[in-house]
Amino acid sequence: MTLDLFADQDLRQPERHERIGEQSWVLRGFALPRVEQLLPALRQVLRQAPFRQMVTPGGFTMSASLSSCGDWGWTTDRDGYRYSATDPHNGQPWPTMPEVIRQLAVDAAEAAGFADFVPDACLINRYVPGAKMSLHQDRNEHDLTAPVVSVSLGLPAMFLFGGHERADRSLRIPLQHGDVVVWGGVDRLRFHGILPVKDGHHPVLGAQRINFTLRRAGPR
Ligand SMILES: O=C(O)CCC(=O)C(=O)O
Repeated sequence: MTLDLFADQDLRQPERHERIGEQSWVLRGFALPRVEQLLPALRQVLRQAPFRQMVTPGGFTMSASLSSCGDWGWTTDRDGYRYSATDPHNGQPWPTMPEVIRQLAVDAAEAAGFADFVPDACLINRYVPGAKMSLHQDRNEHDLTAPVVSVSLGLPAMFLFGGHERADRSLRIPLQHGDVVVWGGVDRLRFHGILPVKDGHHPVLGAQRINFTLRRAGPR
């Protein structure tokens, strides 16, 4: 991954908070002031836990590649979806969650009205053009009172934000480098996903989109 740490300086926009649900927000550009710290932290995590493509219980290989840091990492294989305290690739604990990622999530949650978020799991998704995330609910966590905080870096993407039933109509929300989406409370179990990422080149991250999704997975 080649990184031009300063290429995003000119892309900075004033922060805007857009409400997309009763307890759901898009915090436009919220991560931009921290990108220069986030990217080295990401590289450090990936040295220990490189991206890999996982298989769903139904036998499909996910198009996004995944890694994790924190106490718990979300994994999937033919046996099901679950959180694991160790990386199935090497049996070692997942890398420690870098402070810059943890603090970003805590601050974003607070800006969205969730003042006491204590994330213990950070899933890292990598989308190359064509990769997507099908509509799903995040329901493998013990503590569904904690919000989900989702950070977008690199290529733009179209976020689908649905209702509580798979068939409910989804909002289509374009996400840019630096945007953070937070949903929780009455919206915590809303279906969501990512449409196939379009071809492109991002000045900082090249032909990929990176997403951090932070949650409280373990018991309090
Ligand atoms: O990439 C994204 O923005 C969403 C990721 C996601 O839905 C998930 O990891 O559960």
